[in-house]
Amino acid sequence: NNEWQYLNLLKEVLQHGQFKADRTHTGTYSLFGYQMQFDLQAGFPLLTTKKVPFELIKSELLWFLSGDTNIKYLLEHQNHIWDEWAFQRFVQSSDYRGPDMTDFGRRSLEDAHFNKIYQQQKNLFCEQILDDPQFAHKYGDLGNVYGKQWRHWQSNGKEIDQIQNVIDQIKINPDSRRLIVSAWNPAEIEQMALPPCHTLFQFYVNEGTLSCQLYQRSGDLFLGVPFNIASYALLTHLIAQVTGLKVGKFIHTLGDAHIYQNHLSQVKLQLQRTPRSAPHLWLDPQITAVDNLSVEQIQMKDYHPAPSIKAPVAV
Ligand code: UFP
Repeated sequence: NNEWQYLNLLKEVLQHGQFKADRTHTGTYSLFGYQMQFDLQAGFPLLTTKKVPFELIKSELLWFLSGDTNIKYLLEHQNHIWDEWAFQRFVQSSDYRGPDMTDFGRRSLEDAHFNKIYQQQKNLFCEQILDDPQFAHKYGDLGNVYGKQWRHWQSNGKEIDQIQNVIDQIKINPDSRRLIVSAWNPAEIEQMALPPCHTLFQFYVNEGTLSCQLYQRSGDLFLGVPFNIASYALLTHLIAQVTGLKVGKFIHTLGDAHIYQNHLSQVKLQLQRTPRSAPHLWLDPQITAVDNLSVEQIQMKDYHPAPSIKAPVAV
């Protein structure tokens, strides 16, 4: 079962991770350099030892693949994983006239009263993004995030569509060793609120199968990485389908692999659970391109996970 790849990494970090301070002042146990290999023929690597919300992973990936960088699409799909980044830009602007939101990420975790006010303001913000196109245009757009770098990389006034290029190359030149998409754009890192965690990925074609390797510079093993595994497994399935290949492996290489100090009890609980049989992905056979996909064209089948495990997000 593929899931042991992930559970073994959790165990490894619990046993051998070094305590390390971090940007969020939470504190982590961390190790540098680790690789997991998921055989995508053996079932879809969506964790079963806790429930992982595949719907959010799916709509986020379709958002990236469409080249969209405006959270309006996500909100239309009840996906709130990028809200804070857009909200932050709004509350720092002169158009915001509500209660003080300085350092809202940390304060909302520490202060229940503030959290109520914050949630109210954020809900109003999301409603306005959905109802007011001009407002959405001004404050919904996150700028230089994955969708932009994957599909509209800017270089000397020219635009590069890395996803289309890599699909074309897989078809014409499958033995190429240059099947790479990079989200890491050094010229734009300074203007980014969150420099890309999933930094670069490469495809590999062998005997009619497509494999993908991701280099992730930084991985929150409990909260982020289960999403990242499922997202790249789905990406590999989609690219395989549009290039007429079967799926091979997803290889996940991590730089700083860490467990936040305040996730330790959750990790230990998860490690007491035994993996169940892996779910299966259904893709609409009509899919021939990765643009303009709808969420109905992708379905997770036979997913029967253990209950979800809540944990605070480090901000
Ligand atoms: N993180 C992930 N996966 C993601 C993502 C973020 O694990 O897809 F967007 C985590 C890694 C780290 C934090 O704990 O978010 C980013 O902080 P930093 O930029 O300091 O590495």
